[in-house]
Parts: sequence; structure tokens; C-alpha cells
Amino acid sequence: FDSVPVEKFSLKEVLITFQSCLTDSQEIVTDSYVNGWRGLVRFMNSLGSIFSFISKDAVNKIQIMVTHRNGENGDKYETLQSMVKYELDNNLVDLQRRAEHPESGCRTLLRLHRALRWLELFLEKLRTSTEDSKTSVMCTDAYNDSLAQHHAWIIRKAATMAFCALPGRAAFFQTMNVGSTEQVVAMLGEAMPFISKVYEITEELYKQHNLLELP
Ligand code: 1PW
Repeated sequence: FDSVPVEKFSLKEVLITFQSCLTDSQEIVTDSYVNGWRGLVRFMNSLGSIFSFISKDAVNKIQIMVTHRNGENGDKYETLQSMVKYELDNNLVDLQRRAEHPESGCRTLLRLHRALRWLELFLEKLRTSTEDSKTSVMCTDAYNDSLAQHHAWIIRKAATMAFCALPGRAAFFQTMNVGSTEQVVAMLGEAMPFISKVYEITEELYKQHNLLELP
């Protein structure tokens, strides 16, 4: 019986989750990464139902990663580094076309990784924006500079349409639940380096193993 009060949602807590992704040896903890994404999905859902088609795919990807973690070989998925090693060593990744392993951890996480770049670009634009900047334009520009190149035309069309429905800058900052505009800007300044670091390390890992174009 659930009588826990609904906690006020704050984007700060979500962004800080990405801080806890990194181990001392610069590995990325899968569970923390997935939890960060859970928070991002909650945030996207709070932006309105038009974003639900976008968050649905992220939810789907999160679930695939959770299933890997809960599986027989879940311990092999403890960090992204151990996942890559395990799946490659055991031929569990489709390298040319989707075939026996359409839901490998490597290809699934790559989709979240690419989306994280979009988020990074978008948040950086928000952080440095001015009062008259348009969230829909910033979001679309960030998308076109990152994720769009990996999406089919129909998805690009639908995504770009959804962005037009984004609340304006002031309302958007309120949805973040962090406080005044100054506080939002300060929070982003603090949190962005962690997201960037997690993105960079993942990118390097995938590059090293030639996994950046997984089908
Ligand atoms: C306002 C905050 C926004 C940051 C979150 C970004 C979420 C990105 C989700 C985009 C999903 C668009 C629709 C789904 C497309 C899929 O085809 C695509 N998935 C992703 C995450 O890009 C590719 O996955 P697939 O089809 O190769 O399994």
C-alpha cells in the first residue's frame, strides 16, 4: 500500500545521478547510468504527452539493460567496460546487421549514449541562453547536430514536431524545479561536466572497440 508522498521532481537530482556513474578507475556503472536515464524519462514525461513517444523508446532501452543486469550473467554487465568485453568475447553483438542479437547491451546502450549527446548539447544551449531564446529552436538545433543523423526521416519529422510543443524558456526552467533562472544556470554549470565526462568515456570505449556504428 503506497502512502509515500509524491516527491517533488528536480532535474538537479537526475543530473547528479550521472556523477555517481563513475568509479575511481573511470569505469561507468551500468545501474547508475540506467537510473540517470529513468530520471530523464520522468523529466520528459513531465513535459507533456507529446514527449511520450520519445520517452517510450528510452523506456524500452532501459528495460533491455535491466533485463541484462537481472539475467544469469548480470554481473558481467556491472560496468559498461565489462559489458563490452563480455559481449564481444562471447560473440553476443551483431556487428554487420541485426540478426541473432538484436538486443545486445552494446547496441542498446549506444542508442542511449547518442541521445545523451543530444541532452548535453541542449542543456548547454539552455545554460548559455538569454531570455528571448526559444527552447524549441535550441532543442531542434541540438538534435540536428547529434541524434538526427542516426534517425530515419519519419522519426526526425515526428521529433521535430514534438519539439515545437516545448514550453517556452521560463516555463521550461520552472519544470526543472531547481529555482530561479540564476539557480538553474548555476546548477547546469555544476552538473554538465559530469554528463560530458560520462559521454566522453563511453564514446572512447566504443571507439576503441569499433562499436560506434552498431546496427
Ligand atoms: C528534453 C530532454 C530530452 C533528452 C532525452 C532524449 C531522448 C532520446 C529518445 C529519442 C527517441 C526518438 C524515437 C525513437 C527512435 C529509435 O528508433 C532510436 N532510439 C533512440 C534512443 O535514438 C533508435 O533505436 P533503434 O530503432 O535502433 O532500436
